[in-house]
Amino acid sequence: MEKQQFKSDFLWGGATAANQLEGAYNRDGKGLSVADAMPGGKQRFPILESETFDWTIDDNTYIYPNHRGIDHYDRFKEDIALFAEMGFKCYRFSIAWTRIFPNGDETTPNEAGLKFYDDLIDECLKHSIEPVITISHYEMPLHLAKTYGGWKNRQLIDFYETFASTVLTRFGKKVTYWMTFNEINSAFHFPALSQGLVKSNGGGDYQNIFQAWHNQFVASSKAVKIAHEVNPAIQIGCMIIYATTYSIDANPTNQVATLIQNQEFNYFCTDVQVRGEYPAYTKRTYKKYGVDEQALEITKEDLALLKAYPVDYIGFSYYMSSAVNETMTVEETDVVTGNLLGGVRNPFLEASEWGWQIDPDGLRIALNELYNRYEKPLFIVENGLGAIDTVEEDGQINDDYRIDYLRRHIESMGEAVADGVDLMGYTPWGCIDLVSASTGEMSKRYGFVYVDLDDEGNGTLNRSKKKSFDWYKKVIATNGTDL
Ligand code: BGP
Repeated sequence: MEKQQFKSDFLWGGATAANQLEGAYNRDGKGLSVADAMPGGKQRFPILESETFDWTIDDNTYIYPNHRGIDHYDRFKEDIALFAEMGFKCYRFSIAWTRIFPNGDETTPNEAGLKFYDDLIDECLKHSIEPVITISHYEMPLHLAKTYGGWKNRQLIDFYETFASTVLTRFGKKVTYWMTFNEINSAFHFPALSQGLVKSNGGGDYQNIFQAWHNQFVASSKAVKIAHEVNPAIQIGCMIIYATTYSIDANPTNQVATLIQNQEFNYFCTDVQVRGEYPAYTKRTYKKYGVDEQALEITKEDLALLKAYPVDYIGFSYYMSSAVNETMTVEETDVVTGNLLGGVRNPFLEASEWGWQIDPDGLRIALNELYNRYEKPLFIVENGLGAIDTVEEDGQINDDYRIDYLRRHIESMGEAVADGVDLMGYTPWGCIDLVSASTGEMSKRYGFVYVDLDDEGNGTLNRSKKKSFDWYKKVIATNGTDL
């Protein structure tokens, strides 16, 4: 590998999301969010995707892991101190919309919620850790999903604007790095988390998904405008899931299918949010998914706003790559699961226990593709290996598999930087164990810090350092040269 120094101000850190670790779901005036209505366990996605799911919380039937998270709400000082010990330069977290606006349609914010984030931010700054804030990470007030029908309703733009303006005004002088929506493109396959859309309120219909996206794009541009007015030094990005996508073979039919999948999944949202306009292939995509363009509510003013306020950088998550196979029958195809995406099995890759295909070279490709397409700074704001960790009798957690995964991905990042890519930073996902987004389980762990809590909610919640803790500390201390 060609040795390449990461920038001297490279943002090494870790990433989390409010609903997956804070807990305290109904404390200090917080309202219910869609994440609070998601039961835990492997049935989480099937339940959310069923025709009948309507966000009703049935406390007698399911465990709701997000209600407790890992109790970060009460233990954030201890957690930030551990991040500081690893030498984090930054910490990516999100703000729970429902702590600030419990129902989402209020006009006056909940001061107790704002105070929590003031304290969290100040704790980071005390340790010289730069906060990186996702304004909305896979949650929204439940009331907005149930009463307004989620993001397909244009009124959401105003509610989000009020929320974004409130937090940007309050924290924008001390927080430089922001993102508007987590993995905005995930709605293509799974609109429940990011758009508040399930089958019972229209999530099965692409007309709604594309309308919801448009509303989110407008809301995102409004946030960019506000951010720069509050503090011109703010850098505010979009955030997508990127899955490097290969054709299974050299058959041109599969190559074309790969091109289309890239457009639809990897690039549609960034094309709009970075370039400020809908891409050339939009009409054809609408047609393919039965979207009636005339029925979409897209105004001239919206389009002017998108053009005037594109994002400053591209944040993205990268866990795995995907392969496309159009020419084989379903029976012949070996389907794999993955980060809300799935695909066919790539014979050259190994997969995690959850079937996510591990592909460090794919990260170098992702970085080059994104950089060459947009020439905007890139920020890898999620990456990591979900795995079951074992606590040895002596209390050690030897997560060499995690170290190996991260090492190979950081090597790839180095290659991409040598290729000329402008890379701002790296925040591996779930730097402290937290609730899984796809399964609601605790046993799928990503952290450098172990949290004693099982899938049934048993455990002391004590924190302990895994082997990867010291390894990552060394990586940061040497700016990525000693892996
Ligand atoms: C991303 C989400 C995160 C996170 C991560 C890992 O898609 O942005 O919220 O959870 O994936 O996924 P999981 O928790 O399902 O393993």
